[in-house]
Amino acid sequence: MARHPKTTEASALAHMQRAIQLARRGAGWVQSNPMVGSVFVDAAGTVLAESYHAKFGGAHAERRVLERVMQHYPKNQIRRGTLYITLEPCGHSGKTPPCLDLILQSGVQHVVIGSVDPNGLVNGKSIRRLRRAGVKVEVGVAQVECDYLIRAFRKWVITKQPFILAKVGMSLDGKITSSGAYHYITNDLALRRVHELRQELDVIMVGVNTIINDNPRLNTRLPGVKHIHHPLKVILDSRLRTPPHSKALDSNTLVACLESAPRHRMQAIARTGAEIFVVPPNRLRGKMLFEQLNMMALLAELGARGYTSILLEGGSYVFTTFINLQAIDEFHVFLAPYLFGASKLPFTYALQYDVSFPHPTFEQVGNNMLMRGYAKYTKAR
Ligand code: AOF
Ligand code: ZN
Repeated sequence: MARHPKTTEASALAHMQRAIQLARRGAGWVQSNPMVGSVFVDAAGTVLAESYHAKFGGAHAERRVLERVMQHYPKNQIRRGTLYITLEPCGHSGKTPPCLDLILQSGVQHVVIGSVDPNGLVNGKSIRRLRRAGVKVEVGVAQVECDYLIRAFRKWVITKQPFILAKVGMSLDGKITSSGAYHYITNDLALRRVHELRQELDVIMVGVNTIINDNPRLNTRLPGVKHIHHPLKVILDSRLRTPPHSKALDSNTLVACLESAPRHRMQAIARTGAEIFVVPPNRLRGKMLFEQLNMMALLAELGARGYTSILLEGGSYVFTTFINLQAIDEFHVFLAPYLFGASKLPFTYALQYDVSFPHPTFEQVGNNMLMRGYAKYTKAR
């Protein structure tokens, strides 16, 4: 079995990183499926084909790669090559036939995988079947990056709840509104990053105060990007205070309110094409808390509709509510070099949980600093 030379770790990592880069091209277009990238390399280290999962319901990354390779290259060259995939291949028939069968048919004897597929239909089964068929399988190359690529898919496919990423731009003293002298607290590079998140995530969610104060469009603006994806806009608005002429209202908007919201406002908002979605009220210790939406019911509904990820853009009340529900999975905090003082809105109000970030990353973005990290919640004392 010395047919394929031992993969050097460095080149395996480089090919997997290329596959990750390719996978990211599917951002915004593959949900509720995962982003997946794949590269085929021959025994001499030449890349014969590379591709990615480009559209929900479309061909899987590894299928696109293998079909190309099988069409253009002789069987013995394929046998001695290596297939890199960011995600374990599927072995079930879904919207597309099982990729596992095609891998076996191709005769390739070496497969390198980034993440095990968290989908219960796959979840290690394909790896075992490949090995039983005599294929050498390596798992976990660039695993941290490959897992990060599918973090929303992982949460959704296991829990049917969307993954929640909170994005905040704040001053050094933790304020998310300025004196008015600066329309944006964060810089243009940070804004570009925010629009990249909008391109990738399924839903953008804000509270009604943000709509009233800023009248944002909440769409994706990425000059130079050909296929723009606009997330579903969700406005949290228990009493329907959203002005019907708000820029964010159109047929790609859902306004979540209570049953008790005024009928005439429901009608006025519905005329913009937006969906009015009635959410049950929160019940706490047997008491009805009016004016408060049962967020977990809303999240369950969005998950059931196939939305895997939510970009939570605030403001303070929304961040506080979701932290107290321990519902935010990841934070992206942009820190801008300003002090705005006590009279401005803070990132959060009183919290029932301390939030910590066990493995944060820090990155300088022009004159801003970006901290990214998964949240860990500890009951506050
Ligand atoms: C993808 N793209 O490149 C890979 C996936 O319904 P199907 O046939 O599209 O199958 C979807 C499942 O296939 C998905 O949940 C995941 O577990 C697995 N792998 N999916 O959409 C891909 N490799
Ligand atoms: Zn597949």
